Amino acid sequence: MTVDLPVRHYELDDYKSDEKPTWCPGCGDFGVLNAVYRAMRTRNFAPHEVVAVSGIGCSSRIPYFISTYGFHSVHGRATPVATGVHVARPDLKTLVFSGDGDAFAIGAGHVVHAMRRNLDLTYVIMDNAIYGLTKGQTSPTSGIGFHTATTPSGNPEQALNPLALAITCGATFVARGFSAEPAKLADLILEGLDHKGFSFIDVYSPCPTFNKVNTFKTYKDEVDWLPSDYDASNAANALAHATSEDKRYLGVFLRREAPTYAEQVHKAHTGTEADRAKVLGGMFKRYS
Ligand SMILES: Cc1ncc(C[n+]2csc(CCOP(=O)(O)OP(=O)(O)O)c2C)c(N)n1
Ligand code: SF4
Ligand SMILES: [Mg+2]
Repeated sequence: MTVDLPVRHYELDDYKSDEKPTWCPGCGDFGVLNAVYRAMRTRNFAPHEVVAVSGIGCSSRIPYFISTYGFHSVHGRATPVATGVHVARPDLKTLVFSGDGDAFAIGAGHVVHAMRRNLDLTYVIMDNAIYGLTKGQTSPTSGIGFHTATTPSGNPEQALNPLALAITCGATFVARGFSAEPAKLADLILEGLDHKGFSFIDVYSPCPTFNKVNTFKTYKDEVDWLPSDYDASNAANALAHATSEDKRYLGVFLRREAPTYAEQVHKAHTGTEADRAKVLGGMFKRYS
């Protein structure tokens, strides 16, 4: 006999842990945290159905403040740890968090492979274009000419474009949000969680303590949401908008269907010879 238990309805407070955020007043990361709470409440996820994995950085403290399972891992290793968690527990929704340094400097070698594998992860980058935790050094998303402790004469390197990286590395859902707009950011995170495959969400999340260039005000003046008739199914279109020199667009740039890593592995092990040849690009006659 099966017993139908009443569905529990979760409130925002159910997703808040007992730890209070330790970020500086005015840090953009508060907006990201609020968006995560909202996204989980909207879908009425039970906290035990979700796991939050992070690397190291101010932003990577976020799992402490969420009442789900959590793993505050090692600098640059959020995606490999999340890969292991997801492979072991595919029934959980795996949310991954990194700062721009964690994701695109020390962690870049891992992130590109997680994306091309199309692992079913939702990756939120809290991008403040600086290393916050270590007190203000340039990061891969810092702009050219940016003055910091490590670049006193101005940053000589051009900034990496996170969206272009994700689109070309095979992420199947690519979006950008802004922590000053947590309701819309919550919608992006929710869509990422619902999406089957690698969801990449770069978030402008200013660091008012160490980055006086990329501030809430400058982003507010520069950002614009993608137009309502924008076609997110086309990768070339997504790349053109992601690299626009006129505007910093927000919204869903790319949304496409592709087999996940788990589906590919399953096919490689159990499919027909033709399936295996397709998965392995015809390199091997047999996979055993
Ligand atoms: C292996 C290793 N190298 C370097 C560090 C020092 N470190 C800690 S956080 C960090 C960068 C943080 O920047 P980011 O990822 O952008 O996060 P934010 O603090 O800005 O949120 C660095 C270099 C470390 N903890 N471990
Ligand atoms: S140093 Fe910057 S990123 Fe870190 S908590 Fe403070 S405002 Fe946020
Ligand atoms: Mg940072």
